[in-house]
Amino acid sequence: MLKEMGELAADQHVKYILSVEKKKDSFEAVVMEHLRMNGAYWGLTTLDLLGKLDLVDVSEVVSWIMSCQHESGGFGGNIGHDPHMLYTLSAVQVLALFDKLDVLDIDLVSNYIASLQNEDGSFNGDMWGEIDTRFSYIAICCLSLLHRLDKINVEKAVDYIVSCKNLDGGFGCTPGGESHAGQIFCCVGALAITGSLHHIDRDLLGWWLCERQVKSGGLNGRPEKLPDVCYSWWVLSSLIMIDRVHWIDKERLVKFILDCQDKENGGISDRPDDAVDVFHTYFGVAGLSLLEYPGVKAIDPAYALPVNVVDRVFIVEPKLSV
Ligand code: GRG
Ligand code: ZN
Repeated sequence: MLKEMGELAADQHVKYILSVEKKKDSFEAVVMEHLRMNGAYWGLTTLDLLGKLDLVDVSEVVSWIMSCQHESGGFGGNIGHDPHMLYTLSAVQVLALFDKLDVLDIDLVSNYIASLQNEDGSFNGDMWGEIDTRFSYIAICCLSLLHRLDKINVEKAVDYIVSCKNLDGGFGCTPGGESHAGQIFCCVGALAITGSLHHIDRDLLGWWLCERQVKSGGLNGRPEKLPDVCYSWWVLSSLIMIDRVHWIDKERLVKFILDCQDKENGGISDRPDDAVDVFHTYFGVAGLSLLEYPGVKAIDPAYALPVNVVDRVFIVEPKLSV
């Protein structure tokens, strides 16, 4: 271990998540009023990675999630909000965390997602038509978790993602878009889930990704930018999926993440001494999970869910024979 390496203030982070923004006792109340659907995913996944998901009232969270569903099948960011792919994935992920995917009308949700695929294989985020490889990832991740990938044209979806690959080995949000670690996670994740990683030049992309590590040990999202804890997720998960994670200095990255903690009040910030938020708390803990930090559950780099949750979704329980 590096000299003066701190420790993960896990208990404080749990307390911070449970009391985000307002010092209310009920996590659900916070979720409803402030965090919305993505916040619920970040906060609850962090609690699960820290082994504290049992502190949450499952039925309250599940009924709140279901009241965010629109008649189209998609989910909004909060009750009464318009549906969008971004919130639909978070809703499905949180239900998976609680082993509650069976409350969903799987065909309704998967038809909503499939309806957003375009002729060229790309996906819109919602009815307004923005196209981005983020939505390709979301569609593929969601439909895979729901066992409904057959609802879309996977071959065309993969072709579209490959058309967003750049000469530097990275990926952008649309064809010709600049390589960015966030988009790379989406494209590599979607290719990993569909068994299409052969489209990637692992050495070329691995080189671009490991060059994201800067002096402080932190990672940035593209050349010349500042390091930020959230890239511990976007970059590291991609490196793991292409089997090149040994190309970065893991110990220095652990130190950078730990340096971004508010050890007293809990929470993790984007970089040392900035204000903490739930988004970076999640990505810090998820990054430590990928770095195999002791006491943090393992997270799956493609599905962004704890490994035991992904196993539960995909391992078919043997049926009792009569
Ligand atoms: C399940 C983890 C998970 C994600 C769902 C929404 C989504 C799919 C992926 C988003 C991928 C993405 C584009 C992430 C980047 C987010 C980010 C920190 C953007 C900041 O970009 P700039 O240009 O910041 O403002 P830099 O760091 O480049 O200065
Ligand atoms: Zn960030």
